[in-house]
Amino acid sequence: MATFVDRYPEEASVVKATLVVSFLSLGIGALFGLVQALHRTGYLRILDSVDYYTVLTGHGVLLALVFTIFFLMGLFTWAVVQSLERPLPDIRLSWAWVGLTTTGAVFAAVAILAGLVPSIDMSADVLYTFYAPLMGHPLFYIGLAMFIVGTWLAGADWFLAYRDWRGDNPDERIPLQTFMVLTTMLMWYLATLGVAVSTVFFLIPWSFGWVETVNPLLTRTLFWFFGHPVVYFWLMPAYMLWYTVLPKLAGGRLFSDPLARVVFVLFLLLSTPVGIHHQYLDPGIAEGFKFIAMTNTMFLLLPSLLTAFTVVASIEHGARQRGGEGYIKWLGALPWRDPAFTGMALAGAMFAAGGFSGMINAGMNINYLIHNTLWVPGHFHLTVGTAVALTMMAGSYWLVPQLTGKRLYSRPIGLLQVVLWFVGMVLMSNAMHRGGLAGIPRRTAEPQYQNFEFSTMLGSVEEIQAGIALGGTLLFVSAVLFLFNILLSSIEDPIENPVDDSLPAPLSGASGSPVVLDNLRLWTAIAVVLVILAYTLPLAGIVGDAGVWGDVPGVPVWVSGNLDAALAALPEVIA
Ligand code: HEM
Ligand SMILES: [Cu+2]
Repeated sequence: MATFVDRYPEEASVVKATLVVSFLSLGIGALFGLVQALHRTGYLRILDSVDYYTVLTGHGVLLALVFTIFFLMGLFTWAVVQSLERPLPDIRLSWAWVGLTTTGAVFAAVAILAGLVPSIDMSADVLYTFYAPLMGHPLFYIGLAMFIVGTWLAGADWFLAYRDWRGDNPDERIPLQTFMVLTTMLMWYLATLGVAVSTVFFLIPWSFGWVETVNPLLTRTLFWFFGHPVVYFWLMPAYMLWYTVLPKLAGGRLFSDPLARVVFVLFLLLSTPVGIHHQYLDPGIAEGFKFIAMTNTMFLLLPSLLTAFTVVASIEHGARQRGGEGYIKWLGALPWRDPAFTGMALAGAMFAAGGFSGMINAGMNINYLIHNTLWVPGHFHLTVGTAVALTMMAGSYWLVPQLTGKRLYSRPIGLLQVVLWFVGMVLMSNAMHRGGLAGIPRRTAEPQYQNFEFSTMLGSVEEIQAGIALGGTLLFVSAVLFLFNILLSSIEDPIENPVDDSLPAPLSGASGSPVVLDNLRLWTAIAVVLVILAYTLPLAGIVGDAGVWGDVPGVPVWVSGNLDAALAALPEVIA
């Protein structure tokens, strides 16, 4: 049987193009991660502390936005085409969104990286949470806007493919992978409204100087309107791989298709009306709204726990098919030598730990303990930095051969790579969590603890620093191994069957489940109502307090041309 690239050569090229951008970003982002880890722990300082924010912005944007979302666009294209069993409706549309998102990402990256070159009067050291009053170069926001519109077009491409399929199959259930893509994109359309309004109406005109002032709390709130659901945009590709590919790699079948649909519907409903949980410490939003956001957030545990149950049950089923027995002993029957399986399984285990630290973040009162400390990057390197990133890398070992028709260069190196990532992240993330509990801040180049006693609950500051530096180094080595393995795979000779790409049917299929699950209009309508309920009053309050355009002039970060303006603005911003 021919593999994906033989059946859909043009679509395979689209997917490969998005993966190239994704993996390039991973390489640069991982290098920046290493630089930060060594810099802020004092082990190796190759740049000025002044440039730390350039690197930190590059790391956050390239990894959290570019690496993950380009991978998503490739994976979703593959998923739609192979689950609908038909090519995309118009390949020119596909290349249009590849072009638009890539150009946008390049613009944003250029604006950031120019911050490292003193002779270029451009910078965007505004961090990946790019809200006011920090003001980046307009090119950065223009790039972001193009990137977002590009993702909208990608979604349109997948919806059009679905519409064509529906025309030919009026009575069938939506194939599971396509269902996952469509619900995720509906959530994304809703969520990106916030960031699109913020970027197009406020940040772009303001960075060009067409409007003088901005309302920082408004841009923060619009950012977090998008900033929480974006974490599910990162996570849903990982979920798709855990639900539809991991059971197969384990030697079994997905436990329940309807349960998977319920989970994706719940994420569509609940992802967006919770963003205010990132703003527990923002003045200007009433405590009651924060409390509602917290309650909604706790409901989100439900789909995550459903996932843990379904995925573990599917894996156990696979192990028993392979002869595994006992309560725990079946674990030994799993294909631990397969880097795709092991990487995804380790990523899932890390996600459980990330879920626990996430509950601390979500609690309104204990959040005050860890807010803006190293605990927070400790948390999200478990979730997006491992559950998502490691699943994407591991999934690539299975996916890329289908796109190239070439076998994976080395399975042992792949296995070493995923284990190294796991070990590196255990070290780095554990140290970050403990550092945060001790009050060590995040986003600081110079958190220095020499020459005075600083007591931590567990371990010492030196040991925490060492954990971050060593863990970060292992992670970087792991990323390099991954990229080399994929690169060397791409110059292998094509072979007949590079990988077993069949996906077995679920144990419990969609046919017996309620048809209402596939009613995307209904779920979208409920999601919109929930967002209106959660956001109308807080936004009205924010606009009522300081107006739509606000009264803060902003702090340009591209210093040379704007130094005087920045200095002049500073007292006003602080006041
Ligand atoms: C080579 C692997 C990695 C290393 C060594 C690394 C290291 C670090 C360190 C030390 C920080 C904290 C900097 C500070 O607060 O001062 C950080 C922040 C961050 N990392 Fe990573 N990281 C890695 C991979 C990833 C991945 C795979 C992702 C996401 C997919 C990611 C996303 C982020 C984000 C979003 C931040 C926060 C940036 C900000 O505060 O604005 N990192 N990383
Ligand atoms: Cu959140």
